[in-house]
Amino acid sequence: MDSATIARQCTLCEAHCGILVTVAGDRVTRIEGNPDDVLSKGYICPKATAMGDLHHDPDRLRTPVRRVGDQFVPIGWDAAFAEIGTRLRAVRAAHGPSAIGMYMGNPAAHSSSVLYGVALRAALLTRNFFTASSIDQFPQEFVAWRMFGANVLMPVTDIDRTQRLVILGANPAVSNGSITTMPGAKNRIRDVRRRGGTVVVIDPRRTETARLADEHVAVRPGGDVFLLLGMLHVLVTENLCDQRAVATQSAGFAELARLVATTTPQLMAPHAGVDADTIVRLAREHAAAPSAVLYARIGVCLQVTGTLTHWLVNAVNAVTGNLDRPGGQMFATPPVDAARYAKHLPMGHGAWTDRTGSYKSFRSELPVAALADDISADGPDRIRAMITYAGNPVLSTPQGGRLGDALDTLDFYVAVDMYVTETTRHADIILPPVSPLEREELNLLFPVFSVRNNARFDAAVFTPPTDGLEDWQILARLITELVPLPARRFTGRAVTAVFDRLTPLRLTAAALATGPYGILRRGRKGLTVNGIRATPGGVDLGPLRPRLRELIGTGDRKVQLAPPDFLRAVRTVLDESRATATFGYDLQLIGRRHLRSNNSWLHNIESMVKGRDRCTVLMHPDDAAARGLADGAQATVASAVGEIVVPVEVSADIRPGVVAIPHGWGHHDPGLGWQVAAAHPGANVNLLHDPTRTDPLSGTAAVNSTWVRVGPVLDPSRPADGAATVAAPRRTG
Ligand SMILES: Nc1nc2c(c(=O)[nH]1)N[C@H]1C(S)=C(S)[C@@H](COP(=O)(O)OP(=O)(O)OC[C@H]3O[C@@H](n4cnc5c(=O)[nH]c(N)nc54)[C@H](O)[C@@H]3O)O[C@H]1N2
Ligand SMILES: Nc1nc2c(c(=O)[nH]1)N[C@H]1C(S)=C(S)[C@@H](COP(=O)(O)OP(=O)(O)OC[C@H]3O[C@@H](n4cnc5c(=O)[nH]c(N)nc54)[C@H](O)[C@@H]3O)O[C@H]1N2
Ligand code: SF4
Ligand SMILES: [Mo]
Repeated sequence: MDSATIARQCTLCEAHCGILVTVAGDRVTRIEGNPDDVLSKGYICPKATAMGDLHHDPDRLRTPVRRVGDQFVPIGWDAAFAEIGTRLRAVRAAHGPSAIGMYMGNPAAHSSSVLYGVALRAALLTRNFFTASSIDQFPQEFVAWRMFGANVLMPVTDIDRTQRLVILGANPAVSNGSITTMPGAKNRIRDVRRRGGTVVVIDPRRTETARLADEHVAVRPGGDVFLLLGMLHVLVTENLCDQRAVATQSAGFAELARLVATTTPQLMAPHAGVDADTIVRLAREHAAAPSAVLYARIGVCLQVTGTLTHWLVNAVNAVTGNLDRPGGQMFATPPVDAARYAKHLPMGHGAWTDRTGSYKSFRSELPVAALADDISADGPDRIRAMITYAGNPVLSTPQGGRLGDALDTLDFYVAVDMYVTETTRHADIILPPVSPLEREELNLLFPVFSVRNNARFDAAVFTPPTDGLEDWQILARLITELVPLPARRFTGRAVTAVFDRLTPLRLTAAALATGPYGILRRGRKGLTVNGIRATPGGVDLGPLRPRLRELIGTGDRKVQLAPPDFLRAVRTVLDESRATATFGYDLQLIGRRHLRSNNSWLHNIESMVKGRDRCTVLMHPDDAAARGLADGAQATVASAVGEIVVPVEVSADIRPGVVAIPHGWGHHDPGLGWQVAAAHPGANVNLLHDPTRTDPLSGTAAVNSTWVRVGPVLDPSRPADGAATVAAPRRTG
């Protein structure tokens, strides 16, 4: 049998590690790290092999399917698009454009088809657009917009050159970095120490990353905002700020200084759960290091203080002179310079709200916290049809257990996904794209957040099946179906003809030509798609370079250290911090990611789920003993809004008073296409999180620090997810 090895990337997470895929005939026989990859240098994690397993997974849909009663039956592409067009146009004609809602999930960002997701969103003209960003990096985008003038200007941590790396609420040793693309993060962290630098991890759990660090600070969940206010107090009152950097780069220092004048480490310590001496020392050491950077991510994003914490993170970096300089926070110079243009895009903050008026639009979308209610609450303006693309919000977002049922009440629901999941099982039609190994492309998004400038090509390993469509082709067909009726036949065909020529790769080629390394600027030496394709490990475009002045989009072209609404909001947090009533719930619940898991959708791969149960509640030995719970015992975890049953995992690595449960589990819905996952169901932690608990500034779901209580299972006959996920009667038709 013919054997060949193809270089591309693993597209499962943001690290996009370079892989070498060896195939024999139509089988993947080996996946290994590509030592020539300019960013990952041979590193891969255990998930990389899942790229092959996903391709061969018998449960992966290979043709569109349509619901008939309780079953999904294959249907041809043309028939599927015709029915979708008729049904969606009918909903829109009767109830207006916002009656069609759309949810776009995380894997969308991992292929260039995402451009077509955005185009479909635009064609829908709906106000009811949601993405996983509002249970992810929204606070960081919100802060980037307010401090730097564009949501895309989320600074990258220059990990490869820093002398002091302080990580809050991120676990890159497992996640390999996010909004700072750093494949092989473990090696990069070790390198900081090898060159004489220091690594500190601030996290309620002594994580895999904390084990690599010089120091671990076990902050209280949600305590970071107080810790940072205490650090800023020290920086300001001890004159440790870099006044030259502040004067040239920033505005609002005086207001910030006034705010932190009273936030002494002594006052902040109990709220942070960190002693005052440590807060003082963290501030002094940050200022004293030749370069230093605070890097923060999901642990502090998914908090009611998500926006405020990221603001203060950037503020500490800026006032110590570590913004826009090597070893600090920097901005990449990617082949397509999104940040240069992003400052001209309106963010539409508050241009509309959800139906209850609780959530403001941001970046032309609504927080996903509003989704279930926007479908199910009565009224003329409710969502009546849905499109989901590469997302599993039933598991991945807190919806009070109501989203599955809500999807069943829709007039019509079409999903673009290759699996029958907890979400897509409610669809009328599911449209599966070809497997990732069957597509070729050049990812333009992650170089915007990479620790080194680079351009890398994803070669197709297999030729796509003749009747297979990529996501972008599916999305383009959906767009053509939505063209208004009278002109539809002609326009539809014309639009299709246009799209057939506008492949993502062609769009990429054009964008590349006009970018910083493109032929329009560099002539024959410029980067082209073909040039990058011919370099299997990718093209290294050098270290990050200072470019704040060129990119900043604020009115006065200064970094805004003290946006007035942030000042107001932080004062409210300070006022409310004295209230401690928890109504009988005595433990704070945080999240946890595992190296062999990726959000909700790798649990159908045997090698990713074998071995010990991963969906456990991690708790401190003292907390377990106090509740009579032994390691491995089943426990009930209850919050004010839900209850689940999971095994206990006892570990001294977690701060007393805190428990951690991973998300993405709970695969016991009937009718799932996931045979392997159904044998390792776990429980859905998002049933414990109150959907209305959000960051008031960005609307992001605040799932880290929910109050819960944990105890023995009193009624072993109850399903692990409580009553909430028991199947609702399904519509037919
Ligand atoms: N409690 C809690 N909840 C969380 C988090 C947390 O830390 N704690 N983290 C949040 C974060 S950071 C994120 S990003 C979200 C993720 O939330 P989602 O994006 O909603 O969920 P995923 O689990 O990533 O589901 C991805 C879906 O896309 C499908 N898919 C995979 N690849 C492709 C493809 O190429 N094309 C198409 N069309 N479909 C594809 C999969 O089959 C799967 O159904 O979860 C969030 N939820
Ligand atoms: N293996 C694996 N890798 C992944 C993913 C995955 O599911 N599995 N998901 C990918 C995605 S979509 C994303 S967005 C990234 C996320 O990347 P990371 O943000 O690095 O991922 P997490 O492991 O959720 O890290 C959050 C950390 O915050 C801590 N934490 C919780 N609450 C608090 C708090 O109040 N304060 C502080 N200081 N810390 C707190 C948690 O203990 C945890 O260690 O990972 C990506 N990579
Ligand atoms: S870290 Fe693992 S899952 Fe993420 S891109 Fe690299 S190999 Fe793939
Ligand atoms: Mo994410």
